Amino acid sequence: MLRENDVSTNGSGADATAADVDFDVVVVGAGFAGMYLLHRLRGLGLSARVIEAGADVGGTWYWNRYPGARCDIQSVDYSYSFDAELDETWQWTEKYAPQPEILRYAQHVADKHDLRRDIQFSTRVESAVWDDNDSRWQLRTSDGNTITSRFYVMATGCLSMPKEVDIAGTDRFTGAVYFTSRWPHEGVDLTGKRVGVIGTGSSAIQSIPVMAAQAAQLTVFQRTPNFSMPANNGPIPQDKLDALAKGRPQYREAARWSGAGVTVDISTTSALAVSDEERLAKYEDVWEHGGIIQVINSYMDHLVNPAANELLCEFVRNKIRATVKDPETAEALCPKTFPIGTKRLCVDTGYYETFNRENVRLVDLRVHPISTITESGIDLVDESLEFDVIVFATGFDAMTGAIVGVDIAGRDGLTLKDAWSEGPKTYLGLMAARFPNLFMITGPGSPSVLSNMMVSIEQHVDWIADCIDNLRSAGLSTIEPTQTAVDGWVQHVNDYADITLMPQANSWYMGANVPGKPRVFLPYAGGVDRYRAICNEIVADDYLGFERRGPSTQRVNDGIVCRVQPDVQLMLEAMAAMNLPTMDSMSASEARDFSNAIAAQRAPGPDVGEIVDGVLPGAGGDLNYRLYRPASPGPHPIVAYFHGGGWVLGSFDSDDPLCRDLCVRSDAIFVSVDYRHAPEVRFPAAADDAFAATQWIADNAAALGGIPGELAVAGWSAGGNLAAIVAQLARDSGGPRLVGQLLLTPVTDSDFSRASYTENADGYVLTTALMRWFWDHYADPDDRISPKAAPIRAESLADLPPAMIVTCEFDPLRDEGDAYAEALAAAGVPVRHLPCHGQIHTSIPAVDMLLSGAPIRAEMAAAIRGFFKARVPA
Ligand code: NA7
Repeated sequence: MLRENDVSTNGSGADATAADVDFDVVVVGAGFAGMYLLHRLRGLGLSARVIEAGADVGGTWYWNRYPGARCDIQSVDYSYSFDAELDETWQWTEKYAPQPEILRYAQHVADKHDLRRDIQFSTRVESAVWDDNDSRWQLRTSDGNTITSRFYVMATGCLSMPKEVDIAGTDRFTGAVYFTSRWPHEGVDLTGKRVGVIGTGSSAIQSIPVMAAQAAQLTVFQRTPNFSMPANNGPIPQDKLDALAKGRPQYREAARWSGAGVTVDISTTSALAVSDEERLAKYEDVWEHGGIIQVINSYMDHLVNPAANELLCEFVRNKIRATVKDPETAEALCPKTFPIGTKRLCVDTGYYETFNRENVRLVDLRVHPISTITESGIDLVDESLEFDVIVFATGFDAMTGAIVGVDIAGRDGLTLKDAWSEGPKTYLGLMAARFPNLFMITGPGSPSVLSNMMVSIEQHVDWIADCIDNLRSAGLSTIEPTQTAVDGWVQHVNDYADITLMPQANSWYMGANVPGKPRVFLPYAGGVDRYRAICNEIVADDYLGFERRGPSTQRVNDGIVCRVQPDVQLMLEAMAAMNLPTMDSMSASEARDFSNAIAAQRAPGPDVGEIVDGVLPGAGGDLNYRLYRPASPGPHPIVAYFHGGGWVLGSFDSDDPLCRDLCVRSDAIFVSVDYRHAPEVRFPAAADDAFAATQWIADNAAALGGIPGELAVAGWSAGGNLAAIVAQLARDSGGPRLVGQLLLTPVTDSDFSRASYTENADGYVLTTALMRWFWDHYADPDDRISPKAAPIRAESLADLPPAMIVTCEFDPLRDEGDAYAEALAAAGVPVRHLPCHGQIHTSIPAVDMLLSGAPIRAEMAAAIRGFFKARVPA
């Protein structure tokens, strides 16, 4: 359906007729990625051929020439850094250069480095098949030739495959049709024309003001309004010039090690932590003087906290309302269905002002959907509109479209399309398992579109060129990632996306704009700096996660590079930087002071309906408790809760955020009990207190606002140990009747020989040494084998209440938690076991601090509801 208006420019490229030739490397695409790669490969003395569908270099800037097209990253940043001379001598005329100037820049680079002689223009690669016998790729091109190469690189760009039009009747229209992504090279004169534009993404937002100035009438068909900020275009800003004057190489190096590939101030303050005046002043400043990266980073939590995000959303909406005179149009232009930044923030010149023009009309497709395109225009469900021209600004099959657009078959004929049928599966966005020697530049799973593309392109090109060079020096001929490495990376990419608001938008980042495309977050949200460090670490670790082969060698370095949850990793790094003392080197009272001081810095947790502190009778005297009541009308079921802290530390204060969180999520009363601590009072005092408290809660359920008989137990760590023991004591003592037990990373045994004690001995907050310290304070060796200390050692586990057991991958207690879940199940107890990948012992209770724990707490709360749902009368 696309009508390409491709004309030949100055592309006097490689001999397009050369048949059956062989190269070290074939590269698809002569955009910025393919051009720099060619330069690097030549520098290594490798033979290389670039195949390019367009008639000249430039990639996206060759094709996307719609009126008003510009980059949305400042041009001094959106440019190559590899050639210092080029960097010093090329002068950008504006802050955001227009497309013709960026294309001229690409052509200048091609001239300067004489690139075109190795680029075959106006040619497509139609299929690529891996030949296992020869260890080479066999490529068929649109000119009917076959080319072979040792390495094959897709430098096809993230936004290069236009999305198929999915509107009924598109072929019927007899007027002129244009796509922003394939705008005619000779330009289009819209003077006096009635123009309809479909789409309000970045391309539309840039082109609409220019088209409106020319057309007789312009109608904008908007399905989803987007957030856009003014380019404030003009000369290169003084702060950029000052930064560059201080030293261009340093400036470039800082960008390479920044989060988005552009050096900006990154706030460490929450948008919710400042006054309205301060926040507004900051927003105005970045709006006026910054760009999209500065706006999103003006506070640290815009992309992770919905409340913080909403503050910025409303600021932008107010800008729209202040600009667009017609209130109804203004409101229709205000995005309200996704958090700001979860679709790429647009940059415009006069977009919103355009809607104040007499000749411009906005059609809100959410209110007036298109029923069909007709011979003469567009029919809405309630109106027929006539046009001379329809412009589709409907976007791209982003990040994967161009890659799977070529028929690529790897080992055993596996096609990339099939391998990616549930979403792209890559290692680092660079390679895929079973596709040896196939590289992607800025592929899915790399920072790519979430970064300054030029920085990401250069990093990928350098990594690939160095890798090929490395293989050559080692006498190896193939490289491919292992399946384990790919699965681990896909998980890590998802883990990062999941701690942001990004997956909440129906964006092309999620593949949501293309009907039928799997919904998977495509780019890597961990940042350019972190990603670069990971890529370097993999090389330093002898290509961790890769299998390399040579004529007589096979080197498999299987493994996963990032296994800990990203937010947990950030916390561990911050803690390591603080060089904190270890608690097992302290006395019990010093350790209590230390852990209280740390607890004082955490987030408070959500509000609950009511909190009541009280006293209840324990086994050896009164115990403090804290009751959390949900805001909903009672009575509620009750959970007797026991805090963590190795029987030595903690109180109802230490687990306060977790109890609030679980109370809100489960709509149950939580009674958090302060049992007696060791070493002052040793085993079995804590267990006896926990049981006595549970009996008292059961007896006083109605007075506490609970439903008599609807009682469960829960606990974290040593508290999980107590909850499990209470469940056994209640069974053996004939009551109270418990409907469930929730055990979060519980201590179930006193046996240090399980693998998790060795694997996670150090580095994940709860260490093996600290566990020994806790046991030494709590119980004598003879007592530790009692089921009242080690519940897994009970004679029978039958007839215990249904359980949910949560275990964490990087926790010394992992294996004994797993073992308890297995043992309960074997005894016929209904068990839901939730092993949490990438989590550590202390991460799930870190409410509002570690976002990756939230879904786990949601599951815990669902289990609590489940305990009661089975029993609460309707
Ligand atoms: P985008 O950002 O994907 O925008 C495409 C627009 O087209 C968007 O507003 C879509 O609405 C709209 N669209 C797509 N299909 C339809 C149909 N069938 N009916 C109505 N509207 C439709 O692509 P761009 O080219 O503007 O920008 C791509 C990137 O290039 C940009 O992010 C920058 O990084 C540079 P929807 O939002 O899907 O409701």
